[in-house]
This record gives sequence, C-alpha cells and structure tokens, in this order.
Amino acid sequence: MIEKLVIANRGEIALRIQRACRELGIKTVAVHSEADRDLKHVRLADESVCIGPASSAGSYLQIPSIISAAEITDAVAIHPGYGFLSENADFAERVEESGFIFVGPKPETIRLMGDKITAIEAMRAAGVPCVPGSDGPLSDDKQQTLRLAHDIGYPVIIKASGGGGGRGMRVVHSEAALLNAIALTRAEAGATFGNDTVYMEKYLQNPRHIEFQVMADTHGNAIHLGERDCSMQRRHQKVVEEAPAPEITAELRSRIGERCAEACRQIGYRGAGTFEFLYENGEFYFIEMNTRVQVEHPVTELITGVDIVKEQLLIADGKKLTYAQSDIKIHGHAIECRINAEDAVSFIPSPGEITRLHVPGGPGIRVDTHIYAGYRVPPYYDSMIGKLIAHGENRNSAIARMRTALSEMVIDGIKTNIPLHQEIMKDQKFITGGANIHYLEKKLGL
Ligand code: MV4
Repeated sequence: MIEKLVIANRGEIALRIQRACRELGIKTVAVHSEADRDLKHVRLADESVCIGPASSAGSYLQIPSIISAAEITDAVAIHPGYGFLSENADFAERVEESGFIFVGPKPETIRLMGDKITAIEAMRAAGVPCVPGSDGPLSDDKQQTLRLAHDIGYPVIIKASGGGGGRGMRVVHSEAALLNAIALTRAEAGATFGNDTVYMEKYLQNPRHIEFQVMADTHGNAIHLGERDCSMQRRHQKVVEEAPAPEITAELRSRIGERCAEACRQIGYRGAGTFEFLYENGEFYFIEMNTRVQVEHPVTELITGVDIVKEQLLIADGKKLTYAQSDIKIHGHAIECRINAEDAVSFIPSPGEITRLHVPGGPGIRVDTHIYAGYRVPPYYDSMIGKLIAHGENRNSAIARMRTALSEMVIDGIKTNIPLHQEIMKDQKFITGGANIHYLEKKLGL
C-alpha cells in the first residue's frame, strides 16, 4: 500500500482524505498556508509543511512547493481533493514526472475533459447522450453559424470550450443577437481562459442538474454509483444536494449510469469522476465531466455504502475496484446542506472565531467539518466550513432528520447559512422534490 501521502488541500476535504488514509494505514503529510496552521487536519497529520502565504496563489496553487513538500517528506502520492489544483492537467503531469502517484485520472484525461468540446466529442462517441449543438467549434463563417442556430432552434447558448462550471457562457434568444453574442463570448473567453474557441448548444430553459458518480480502476473495470440532484443552487454555487434524484427510476438510472461506466472503459478513465447532465422532460443531456472527488460525494456514500475516497486511494495504489456493478444497491435517501460562513440573507462572507460549537448527531446524521470551538475561519478561502448530511429510509425521513439536525446545530461567533437551509427544508417545492436549477434564485428574488 501507499506508505505516505501529501494532502494538497485544506478544510473539510483535507480532513476527509486524512480519515481515509488513517483507515488504510497511510501516513499523511499536510501542506498548508501561513493562515492555516490551526487547521484540524494539520494538527492530526503525521507531518506538516508550510508551503506559503495565506493567498491561494502563493500556497495551495503553487505546484513546485507542493511537489517539494512531497520530496522532502518522502511521500509517494499526492491527493488534490477538490478545487485548487485538482483538475489542473499540468499539475497531474508534473506530479507524475516527479515520480509520485497522482490520486486522480491520467493528465491526458484531465486535459480531455478540461476542454469542453473534446469532452463532449469523447462522450458522444462513447454513446453518452449530449445536448443538440454544433458538434465542435463554431467556425468564422457567419452564414453557416446562422443556419446552425436556426436548425438547432432558439434559444441557443454559446459556451467557451475552456470554460465550465458556469464561466464563459451566453444565452441567445434571437437571430438578431447571435453574431454579436458569439463575438463577445469569444473575446471574454480569450481574455479569461487564453482560448477563444466557442461552441453552440440548444439552450434548455428549465432543466434539473443531475450528475452520475463513477469509479474506474486501472484494470479496465468501471462502475457507476447512481446519481445526485444538485439543482438547488445560487450563482453556480450548490447549496443542497441529494441522492437519489427525485423521479429518476431504477431503469433510467441504470441506463444512463451504464453509459457513463462504459464511457469510462472506452477512454481508460481512472479513479472517481462525475458526469454532469441537464435533465429535462425525461431526457438526460451530458454537459461536462468532473475529474475529481466532489464536495457532495457523501450523499452517494450514504446511499451506496461505498467509501469513495478510500476507493480512490485503492485505485491509485493499483488495486482492483472493491465492487462490481451488481454489488451496488441504493439504500434510502440522503441530503446534504453545505454550511457556509456567510450571512444567510446577503450571502456576504463572515469569517472570524467560532466561540461555541454544538454538532448534531443521532441516527442517519453525518457531519463533515474541520471546525472546532476556538477555530478562526480565515477570510482568504471559500466560505464553506462543513457539510451536514442526513440519511433516512426515504426522502421524507431524510428531510425530517435534516430539520432536527439543523435545529440542534449551534455555531456561535460567526454568521452561517443555517437559517437558509431551515427555510429550504420547509419549502413546499423542495419537499415535493424535483425543483429545477432556477428555483432557489427565483425564491430568493434574484
Ligand atoms: C446549460 C444550460 C442550459 N442549456 N447548457 C451552467 C454551468 C455549466 N456547467 C453549464 N451550465 C448550464 N448549461 C444548455 N445547453 C444551463 C446551465 C446552467 C446551469 C447548469 C447547472 C447548474 C446550474 C445552472 C445555472 C444556470 C445555468
């Protein structure tokens, strides 16, 4: 087994990775910024290395510092977590060139999926259903572009191939607006991503965001762990996620999930991954693939019993998948509330010292967080300070357990979005299930 691993991340996911390492007998090296000396996983790590100043650019995004930390501690592997360098193909490449194991897909796979056009091309070729669109980059031929949009039918959406996650896109409602919108999106994409390639898709007006979790080993085995519904979002930040997705039948789940697993086999995927889809009128449309472990992985863990992070580490060590597809059964329902250090109404970040902390518990409750009483939430990073996850035998029971857990949770000294979650858990549309990606923003009056 891997002897020692560098956790190239911070916060709750760093602690989550450390726990999986502990279970497997892997020693951990925490790399941290000057502002993060008091992080829980830094204190619990076998070794720790300060890699730079508070700013992410000077620390968690510094490829040479992270690789040096692995070298001086004799680590053999690096886990990138989510965010930061987790989907940076150059980082994965330099990790491997330096002789370390990268816990994630091959660098060329990260590169393939990082470019949205090549990702869609690969997925379409593998039989994954995609959004009707340009099937590649838009040309400079204006007549051809106008005809394409006409054939797809308005509204269409122009997306930057180097974008993703909500960056670099523009909806076009009429022929009159098309060419100008393309020029603007191209210019922004060139300036933001250094790549002005854009493509066109049919714009789906009221979809849900449903994603499939996959895992693949280096022996040609790939499975899916079902789907998550992540439609409850604001400004491309997920707020609540759940699994399974409301209304998705076992037949549809296995049909789409099997397409995803087969696509993994075809492209030689390695590790954990997520296929993002838009779901509208009973149809799935692939939009992007994420090549990392995701924030919301616990809801899948609770309904399948699979430890996704542990499985990532076993795969990185060259082991075969612990599970065959037939071993994967869905048990009940799980919901995750992302707990942010922010004002519940204005969404303004609220860093500072946590003076008092009471964490909920009881049947079906899981809390993934690095915070403790006396911890100071620094102002430099993402405001997510933890995740509250409720599991029940069905959706209503998971909601009931979440409500109780939210009412038990006390985080004093800073503001949190717990009141927002309490609102959502009593919202009639949420309770019914199946709200689309615009629901929360409309409810909040955005
Ligand atoms: C779309 C779409 C509608 N139609 N593509 C936004 C983030 C990026 N991952 C893709 N996004 C979208 N792509 C087509 N063809 C609507 C969105 C979208 C969205 C998607 C998922 C979750 C939240 C969203 C919020 C606004 C727009």
